[in-house]
Amino acid sequence: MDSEACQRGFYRHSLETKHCLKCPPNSLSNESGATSCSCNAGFYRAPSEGQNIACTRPPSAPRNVSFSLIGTQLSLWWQPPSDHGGRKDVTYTVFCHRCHFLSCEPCEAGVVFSPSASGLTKPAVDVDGLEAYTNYTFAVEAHNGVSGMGPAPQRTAPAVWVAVGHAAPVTVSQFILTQRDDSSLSVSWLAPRQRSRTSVEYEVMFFEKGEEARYTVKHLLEPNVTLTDLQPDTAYLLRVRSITPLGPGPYSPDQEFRTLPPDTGALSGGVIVSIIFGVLLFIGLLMGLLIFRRKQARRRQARPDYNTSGFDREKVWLKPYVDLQPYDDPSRGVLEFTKELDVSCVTMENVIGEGEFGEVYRGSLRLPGKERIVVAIKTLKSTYSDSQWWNFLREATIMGQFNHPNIVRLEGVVTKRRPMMIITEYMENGALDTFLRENEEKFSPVQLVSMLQGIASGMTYLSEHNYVHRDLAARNILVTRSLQCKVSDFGLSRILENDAEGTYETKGGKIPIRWTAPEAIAHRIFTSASDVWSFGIVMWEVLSFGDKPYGGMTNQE
Ligand code: 30K
Repeated sequence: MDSEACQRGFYRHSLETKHCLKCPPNSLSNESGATSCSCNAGFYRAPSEGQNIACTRPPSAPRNVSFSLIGTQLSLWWQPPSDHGGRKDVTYTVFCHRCHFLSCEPCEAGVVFSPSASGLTKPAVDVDGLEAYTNYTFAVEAHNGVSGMGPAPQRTAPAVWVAVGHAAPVTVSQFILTQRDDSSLSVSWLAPRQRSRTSVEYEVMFFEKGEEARYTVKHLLEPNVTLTDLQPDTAYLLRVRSITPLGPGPYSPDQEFRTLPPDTGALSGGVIVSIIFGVLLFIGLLMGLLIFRRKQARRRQARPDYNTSGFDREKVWLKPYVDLQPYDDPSRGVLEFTKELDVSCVTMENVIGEGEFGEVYRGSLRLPGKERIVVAIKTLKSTYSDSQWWNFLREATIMGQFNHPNIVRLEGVVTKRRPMMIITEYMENGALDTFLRENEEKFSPVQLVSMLQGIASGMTYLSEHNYVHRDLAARNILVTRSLQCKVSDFGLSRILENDAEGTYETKGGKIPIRWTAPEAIAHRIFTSASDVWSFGIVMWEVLSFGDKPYGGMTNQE
């Protein structure tokens, strides 16, 4: 076979190949008679790529990393690199560091990226599990099939600095048994780094090992606890979570501690005398206390007082609501506080409005053995994103834990079929803002104030359960036939999306500016106090029959 040597820039695949082939892009053959073309400097072929494939190079760095932080959820997104290196297989890796002054260390396992921290095909990621009062930086790298063959990939500068304020409940770690005897255990744990000590409290749950159903909960202001009246020589399990103004964080893993065996040594005469003396002293004290309390009770009866005296400085502690965060699989968390309904019990009739994640329908619910009731059905549109799915389940979980006449009641959820549904009570007069606008001047001041009283009552209930609403506004209040007002719209991250009218608008994450307290706008410090500010705006909305707050001004002003 006559096979001429190929010229420069051409190659012959094998000696049997008759024709010379042009070197693929970004490659060159230097000597004549080449059977392959080597890649130009800075260009590579992936191991699986043959000689006929163009040489490519690693991508440049991603551009313009942006973020929004709402509650515990940080969303990061960026623009793809300007140079993909001639390939289509670009993926991204996100690097997270937590920083204290200028020293930074990689984030711990508690920081969760979804869908993941590496191998991302879309230029966005959600980050959860950030600790309060902590600074974080994030950087993004782009990779493709030839990354790793040349110099280290270009990473964006640590573009995003995020200071997580009150937003995220903190996690608790590193338990130390500080003292124990046959009936008590003293345990302390590491207080998370924080700016203000006063805004973190702790909840300890403990029980005898194997007796989880009989647990005790204690509420503490300091990162330590002494458990008393325990059984000797018995193992106890203890779990702790922190509570910030936003609500409780996830529970720590169970910590096991054992009380000492009882002291069985023979009692000496001296010890017996001391015990008798101690018992007599105790009886004396007890009698004194009884007499004192009876006198006090008599005094209280004579002068009834709203504040039960003696207890007025103590906070009434109600069970805080539980968020979805502690659950690895949110759809499992939902089922703890909601009822999964069979779709065959649910009938959807007509659309009554727009929810954050899809349409809201009027419909009916017929549970076996119960009367048919009219309900509202919030649906999750089929094109939902991960964060919409999360927030949808979150709203149901939160709503399912509340039971109050001024909070919209959850009837159940459908999560096993599509579309997913949240089924709640039907409110005949719809949202308060439109209802008032459509009925201008039709209600007396007494009726209006009674609506506000209902809202205040619902909000008091929420704050007693450590829930901060963050989006209290007349549009999120629903009205019954008898003009009773109920608070709705739980699960705050929803306010990021679907905001055509610019109600939720600020730099960074979106906030309902006109309804939000200054410290929440400026520093994202959302507390029950900032909910009270929003209540003030709602008072104004109601008494003006649904006017827009600061109507003549732009959001900027
Ligand atoms: O009956 C209803 N029960 C509900 C339960 C309704 C709405 C929600 N959630 C929405 C609350 C407002 N928020 C605004 C950002 C979106 C989620 C939960 C509910 C409605 C209703 C549906 C969608 C938007 C607002 C309200 C309802 N609309 C009605 C209109 C109505 N009920 C009854 C009559 C009516 O006539 C016009």
